[in-house]
Amino acid sequence: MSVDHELMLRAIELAERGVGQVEPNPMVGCVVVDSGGEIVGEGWHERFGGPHAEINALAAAGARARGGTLVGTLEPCCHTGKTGPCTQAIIAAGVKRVVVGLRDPFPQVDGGGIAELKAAGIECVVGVEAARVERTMAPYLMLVTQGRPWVIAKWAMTLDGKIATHSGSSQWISGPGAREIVHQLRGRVDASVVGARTAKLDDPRLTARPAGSRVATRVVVGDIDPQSQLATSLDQAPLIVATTKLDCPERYDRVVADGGEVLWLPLDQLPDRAAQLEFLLAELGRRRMTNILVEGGGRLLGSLFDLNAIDEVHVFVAPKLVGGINAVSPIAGVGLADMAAAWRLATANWQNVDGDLYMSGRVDRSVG
Ligand code: AOF
Ligand code: ZN
Repeated sequence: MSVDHELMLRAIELAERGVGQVEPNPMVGCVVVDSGGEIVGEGWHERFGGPHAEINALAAAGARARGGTLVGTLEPCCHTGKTGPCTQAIIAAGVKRVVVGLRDPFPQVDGGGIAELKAAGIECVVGVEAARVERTMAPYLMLVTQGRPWVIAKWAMTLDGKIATHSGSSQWISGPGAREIVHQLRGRVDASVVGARTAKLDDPRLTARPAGSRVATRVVVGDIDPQSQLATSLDQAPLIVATTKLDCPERYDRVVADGGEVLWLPLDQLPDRAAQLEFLLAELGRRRMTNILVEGGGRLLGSLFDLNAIDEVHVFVAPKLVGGINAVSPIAGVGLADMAAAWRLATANWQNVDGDLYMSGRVDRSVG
């Protein structure tokens, strides 16, 4: 492996320290080496609104950056956002060579950073370890290029593939270790989403306990009971009720007075559930939500599946059997006709968590 590749892997490692802290910005890492190849500075984007990775790495390197190489996971920015342009700092530091993982599709950058560095006589190499960098930035890339958040689906099921019994009983399928992992996920995403049926049957709070690095907004797709735990815990986290039902909106007066939001999905312009969910995802994207965790039920996940809008899954399989043709599965919807077209996990991680099988990974929709 070349030195550039090794340094890029280190930059990726640094980038990942920003998880949950930097969104809706990308996680970015950076390493500066001097002309002799010695690492003289490391940095990463630590929190939203804070200095970019390059600025931190250059600050650590000081005068030793002169004549050296800067290796960064993302194309350095050339715009003035919350901080000044990284390109100018790189040029001012006297860096001779820049190695970039991925070009930044952000409209104000989009190749402009690399062009500016080249114009200043700096040698640029783009695309080193691009696939791995892309993985660390997938949620950011989804938001910037598709305008919707990265959708993480989570469910716990029995060995016979049920997320509840035929009567709707679902507590608890998995053990305490699994629930701990779910709370960690809730603590780093921008929204935790459930369908109306799940909200009714499970009466969840959807808060992260203990709290994580960000407070996820709870989103219910469909109507909720104003007496439910979700509607009566607005002091703990924001709530959006995304509903098409315009009848008796006053039943939400109390929820709205407590700070909850009712998001009316315009039913007359949106013919079906797929269109409603697309509208909702686009709206969450407009609010710069980068990651959302969808916790069921089967209908909501089924609709998202049919929309090609499940990007990552976290699944717990408990060694239990409940049977029942009317007991729901994690993903309903129409589904696929051809087994050869089944979605696979690109990288499946397997773990034993308190006797439950925990499998997680990103969905690769391009392979059968
Ligand atoms: C970099 N290095 O470490 C990051 C970059 O609002 P701002 O100023 O933080 O700018 C956000 C945009 O800057 C973001 O959308 C992306 O294009 C870029 N992020 N760029 O050179 C970094 N985090
Ligand atoms: Zn920057």
